[in-house]
Amino acid sequence: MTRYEQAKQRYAAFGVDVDKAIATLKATPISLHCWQGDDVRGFDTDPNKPLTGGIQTTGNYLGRARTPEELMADIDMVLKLCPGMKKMNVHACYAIFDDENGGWVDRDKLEPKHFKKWVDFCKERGLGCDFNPTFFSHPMCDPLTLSSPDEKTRKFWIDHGKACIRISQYFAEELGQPCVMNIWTGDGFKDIPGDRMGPRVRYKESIDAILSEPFDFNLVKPCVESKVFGIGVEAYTAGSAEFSLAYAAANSDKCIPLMDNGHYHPTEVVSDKIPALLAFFPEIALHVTRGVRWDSDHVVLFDDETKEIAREIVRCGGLDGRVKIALDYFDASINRVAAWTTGLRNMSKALLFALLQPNDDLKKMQDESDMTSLLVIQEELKTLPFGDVWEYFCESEGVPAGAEWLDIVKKYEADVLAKRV
Ligand code: RNT
Ligand code: ZN
Repeated sequence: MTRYEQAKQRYAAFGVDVDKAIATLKATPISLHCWQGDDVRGFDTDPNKPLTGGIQTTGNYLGRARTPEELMADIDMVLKLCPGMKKMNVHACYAIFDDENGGWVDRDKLEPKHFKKWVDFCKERGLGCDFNPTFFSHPMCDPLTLSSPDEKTRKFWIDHGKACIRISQYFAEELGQPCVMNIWTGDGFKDIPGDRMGPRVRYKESIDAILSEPFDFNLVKPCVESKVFGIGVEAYTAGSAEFSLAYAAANSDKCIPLMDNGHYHPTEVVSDKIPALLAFFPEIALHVTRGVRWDSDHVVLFDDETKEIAREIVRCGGLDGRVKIALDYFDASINRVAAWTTGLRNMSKALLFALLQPNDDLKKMQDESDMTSLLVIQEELKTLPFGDVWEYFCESEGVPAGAEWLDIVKKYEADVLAKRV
């Protein structure tokens, strides 16, 4: 008997159908953020400018992608090393300008044609694509964007948002999959504001204006992402949790909430917020990341909270399309392809782990107030031969099962990344 067959028997003893879990996982898309490959720089402005909007990439590891071709080659490497169904996630600052499409335009003038190469990339690989307006790292941040008191600034960014709605619709139509379009700004203040409401009211009106652009809500899923703080915006953010959630609730015919688990106070957990939101919203979106003290964007690990997030997604029926899963982190201090791959593999692992729980039985124990069994069984499940199932899943997907993928990345680093100087 193979190790996989043995593992199947061990799980079957708990009433878990491993083959079914794997089949479900294979049909679950995870959206891969293009911005891990070049430290969130993009192609539309000076790549050496500082990042703004309260986000930062620290580190200067060799091999940052400098062109669309390099970025796409690196993404291909990640795709080759990760099992399961993927989707791309592209930021507007990754527009690709060339002679054929008329060259550079500013963000308020972006058109679908500036993303044709991304559409081609996704089509060739059978991927869907999500999209994000880029409201940071640009001279028109004053430093505020959608919440700025300056009408000219606000108009520029509203026009950018509207352009992004049209581009999202283009992605969805071309690729035959809905496009999640995430609105996040780093608007906020380093120190105590004199007016907390003004920026929020303007932010609200600006999002209203963006979403007045016509789109098909079955194809384009605009979301609003909240954040509690940012680097340089420690005291106040316009898009706080209450603001974003209330916005999504009040506009549920055209907007869904997005939770990034690096964007809450350290003792708050997004795993617990998932069922709370799903009690009200038909669909929600997630940025899976790892917060470490004041930074919200470390590489995703196979840690307790990632597993708990996955368990709630699975238990709440989120894999039927109700929960849109995306990754969001950026680390420039280690090999970027390895960072990307680690996080994507870990998200898949967490979902597999969650799918291998006897969720109906656990629910029954709770409903029958048998908390003793609930505790004991959950603890026993932790040491079942999960690794054997994971390795089988990787092999069945034709990707490396274990740490040997690191050798492939090291070779890629020596052959390709180290030559980018
Ligand atoms: C920042 C937000 C946001 C960004 C991306 C690049 O804290 O999480 O989602 O990471 O838009
Ligand atoms: Zn995020």
